[in-house]
Amino acid sequence: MRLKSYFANTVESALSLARRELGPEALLMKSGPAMPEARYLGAYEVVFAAPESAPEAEPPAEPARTGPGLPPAFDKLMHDVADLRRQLERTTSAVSRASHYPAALATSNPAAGQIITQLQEAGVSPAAALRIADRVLGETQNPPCEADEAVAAAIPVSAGIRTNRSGRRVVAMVGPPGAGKTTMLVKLAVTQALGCRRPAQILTADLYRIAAAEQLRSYAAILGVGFATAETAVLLSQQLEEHRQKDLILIDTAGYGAREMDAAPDLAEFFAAHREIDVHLVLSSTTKTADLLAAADRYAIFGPSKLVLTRCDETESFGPIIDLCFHTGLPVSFLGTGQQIPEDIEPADSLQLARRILRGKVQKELEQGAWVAA
Ligand SMILES: Nc1nc2c(ncn2[C@@H]2O[C@H](COP(=O)(O)OP(=O)(O)OP(=O)(O)O)[C@@H](O)[C@H]2O)c(=O)[nH]1
Ligand SMILES: [Mg+2]
Repeated sequence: MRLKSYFANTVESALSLARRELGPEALLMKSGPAMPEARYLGAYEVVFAAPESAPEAEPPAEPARTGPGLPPAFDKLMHDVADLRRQLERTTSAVSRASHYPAALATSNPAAGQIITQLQEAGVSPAAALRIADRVLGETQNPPCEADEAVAAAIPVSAGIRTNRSGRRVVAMVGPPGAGKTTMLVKLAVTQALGCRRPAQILTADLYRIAAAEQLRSYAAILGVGFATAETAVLLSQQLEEHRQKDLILIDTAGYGAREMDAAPDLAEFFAAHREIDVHLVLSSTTKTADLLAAADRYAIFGPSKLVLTRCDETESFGPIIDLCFHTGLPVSFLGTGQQIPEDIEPADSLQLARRILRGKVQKELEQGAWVAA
């Protein structure tokens, strides 16, 4: 017997999917809400046990104990009990295999085993590792692909700032406190504005931290770029209008902590009303997976279209990026690779990231300067 999981947004669709593929003989082992790390595959999971090719041979039924004085109904009862016991044994072994499915796959297929181990060591969740291993084995893709390519395919990238319909680029940085929004914004101001010698404007909606706004004003002055503060969504709209002739507008925002999201809806409405703004969600790659996904959910109200990952210089395990991409469906735009402005910024590259995830030697490479060279 082999176990197979089917995911869908309702139990009924998951069941019909499984029945279509496995036929009516397959045995339903488990159904219910999918584990959090597998939710991107569907809200519900059903696990079926199906014969490998031919149905498994049934062990001979235990001979019914008959004897003088026992009524015929007792024979039947004994048969039923033996049947039930066999069914229970099958279920127990199948359920235990289901909970160790990645490990079971790894044991049965060394190629899958190697990639699953590498991915899990890099911090990728078992569900995401399994999904990638499936691609390497050709289960969800025909023909199968190399491990690097399978991992790269899990990390969509969109390196750059979107040019909107009026030919301008308006970008905003949103994200948790201290994620690196302001630093990334200045790196972008230098690389994108100075590089093209076009008129640019920095706007900040973050007036919680006066010192940070003043620092941003100084950077703008050094770069010869306009600077203005806009404390409210109304003021931001006015500033956007006032600087509509500028080619590049960079908007910095405050970091809202998990308990400060009450203050966020105004800004969220502003972004919803200004679809021309390319909103980048800035997250630190040193954050653990569950917190990354929770932050991504919290910041979804701003409608980000890209992910920026900072502190890539401070981690050796890039695996959580894969879970983040699966979870949000968003591409990665830029990577922050250190504190230096403007040097420590990289446009995201799927294959490079995939190789670093699989090699798991990011820190050593960085120390040797390979990050820039690769
Ligand atoms: N090592 C490293 N440090 C970084 C990186 N990006 C930002 N930092 C540092 O992280 C700290 C916080 O960066 P900020 O840019 O102020 O973060 P922020 O998201 O604007 O913070 P708030 O405005 O307070 O929400 C600063 O000390 C930065 O130098 C990075 O890629 N690598
Ligand atoms: Mg800031």
